[in-house]
Amino acid sequence: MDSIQPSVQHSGLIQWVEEAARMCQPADIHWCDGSKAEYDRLMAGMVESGAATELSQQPNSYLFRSDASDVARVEDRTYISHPDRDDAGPTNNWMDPEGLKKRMRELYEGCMAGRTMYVIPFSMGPIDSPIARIGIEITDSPYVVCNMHIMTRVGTVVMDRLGTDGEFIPCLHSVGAPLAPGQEDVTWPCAPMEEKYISHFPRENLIWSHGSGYGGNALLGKKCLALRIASNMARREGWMAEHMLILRLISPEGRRYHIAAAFPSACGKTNLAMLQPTISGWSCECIGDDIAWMQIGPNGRLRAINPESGFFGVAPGTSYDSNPMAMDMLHGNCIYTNCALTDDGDVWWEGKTDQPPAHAVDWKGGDWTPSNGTPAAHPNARFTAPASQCPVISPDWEDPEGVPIDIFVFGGRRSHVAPLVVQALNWDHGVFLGATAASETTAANIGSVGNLRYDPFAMLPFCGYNMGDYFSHWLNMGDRLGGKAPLIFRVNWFRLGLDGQWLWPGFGENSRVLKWMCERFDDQSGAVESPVGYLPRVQDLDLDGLELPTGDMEELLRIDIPAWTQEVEDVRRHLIRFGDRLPARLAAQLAAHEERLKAAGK
Ligand code: GTP
Ligand code: SPV
Ligand code: MN
Repeated sequence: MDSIQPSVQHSGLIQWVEEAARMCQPADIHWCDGSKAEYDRLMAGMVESGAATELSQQPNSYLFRSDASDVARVEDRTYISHPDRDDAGPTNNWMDPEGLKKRMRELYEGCMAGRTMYVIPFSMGPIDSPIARIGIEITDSPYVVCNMHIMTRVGTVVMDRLGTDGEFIPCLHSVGAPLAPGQEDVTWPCAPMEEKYISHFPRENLIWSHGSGYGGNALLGKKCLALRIASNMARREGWMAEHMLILRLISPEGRRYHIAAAFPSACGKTNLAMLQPTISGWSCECIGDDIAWMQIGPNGRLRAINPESGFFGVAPGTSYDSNPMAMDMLHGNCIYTNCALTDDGDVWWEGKTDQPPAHAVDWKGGDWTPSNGTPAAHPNARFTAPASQCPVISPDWEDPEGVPIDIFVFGGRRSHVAPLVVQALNWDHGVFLGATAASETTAANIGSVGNLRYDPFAMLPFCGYNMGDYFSHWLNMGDRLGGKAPLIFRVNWFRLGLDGQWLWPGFGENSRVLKWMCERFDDQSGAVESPVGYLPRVQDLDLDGLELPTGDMEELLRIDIPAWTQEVEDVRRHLIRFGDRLPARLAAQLAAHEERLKAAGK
């Protein structure tokens, strides 16, 4: 087997690829160049094998159906393997690096038999950005290669940049389904749950993933590199890697505000990132929808880049009503996974249109009609789309220096208690708001849906080290930023009324809340101090043209003191898990929070 192209001159890379090939024993090795020809050839192969369906209603777009067991990230099988268990902390699965590698080597041994091993050089971030990092993913999934083409910058420019000794993050991936000679392949190869491992070795900047072909388990640039490994690098090097969208909001006067917002998976980042403001004269540009890498720039302000180059977005619920910019983006050159296929050769998902199709093929490949009573698309069905196709992508989205962040927003999905918006009293209080953010679980992870859990900074599944140390890192960043630190807010679009309906209309109307934040940034708008932070009064929000039932706005902004007081014990239990890794300044925030609630309850 001729494993190495003569043009590859990087000895560290050659050695790593040869080692992986010896272990995984692929039938063939292909070095990816990131070209359209490569993409087209791989897609054609997958159409021919039956793994992909070409859509007749959208040019150059394909539908994939995953195995029914492989439909989302698997947090239960995700490991943060620091040598010392305490460095992974109480919120991460841990195995010691040697034990985990031994187990995974057994699985990797011969795992690519009968398959091609693809070597994908990719850049997270614009190739010329000082914030960008290079990764090399080895995978036996052509589906992963095509997705990586869209989601990252792949190809020869990356190899040129790497040179003969440049630094790269090795990302090894296999679907874990070797083929015996003559064995016919399935349309979505993967391994059983107990053979799935999504492993991170932060000490070595190394990623090993085995057994799943889906999303964040397999597109290793995204959660594995850009969040779990990058969060470690960021802590060591004094920057930030966050599960945040980045947007630019522009006022009628042309003033620009840059907002980075962290919501847990499937809680509204893509939607907010492509916001169509409903308030007159305001507009929005999208910079990123999932991940922000931020460094303190020369003038002391925090500058953010989107390390990705595409969107891997939740399909269900995406419609011309909820997210028209995403709908306009999905006109071609897209990959769809676990959506339904209509009879005329387009994709459909729940919520795309009010009227479901009379007949479709569902995500499992079976006949579907509305009377089936099951969803036609999987709740975690996704589209993969080039960021450049988003009609409101910012002209500066690839600025190598990034954009200056003015405002941080934390959020979650909470049916009760959490108000529409609250502003942190100061940076430490903002870190407390981030650290104690809770959200109801979604279909983005394999597990139960709708359970309230603490998801600090929306990073629970993505922080690659002890979350207590992560809180300290946030406090340190605030100290370094001083007066140039962004303001911090917490929002909740998902509070329910007595009728079980959402009180807040959400989507484009969220611009009203963002506008208040911008006015707070400019000291142009009022607020009242509550025990949980600064709250807008109803008159502080621009509600022009919004007709809400009487009392709803008051309810959205109501602080239920007994309910908050009752939650204090849960918050304490959540925080004391971090033991001596919990920064004293956060313990002090909890005490102050409790004091304020006591005083308000008197
Ligand atoms: P990941 O890609 O998993 O990190 O998720 P995300 O945070 O980008 O989530 P996304 O924007 O795709 O939102 C997922 C779900 O939340 C969809 O079902 C949306 O319709 C719904 N959603 C988004 N914004 C709002 C909102 O303002 N109000 C309500 N009620 N639902 C929303
Ligand atoms: C998330 O779950 O937060 C996602 C989707 O953005 S995945 O890439 O599958 O992790
Ligand atoms: Mn995400």
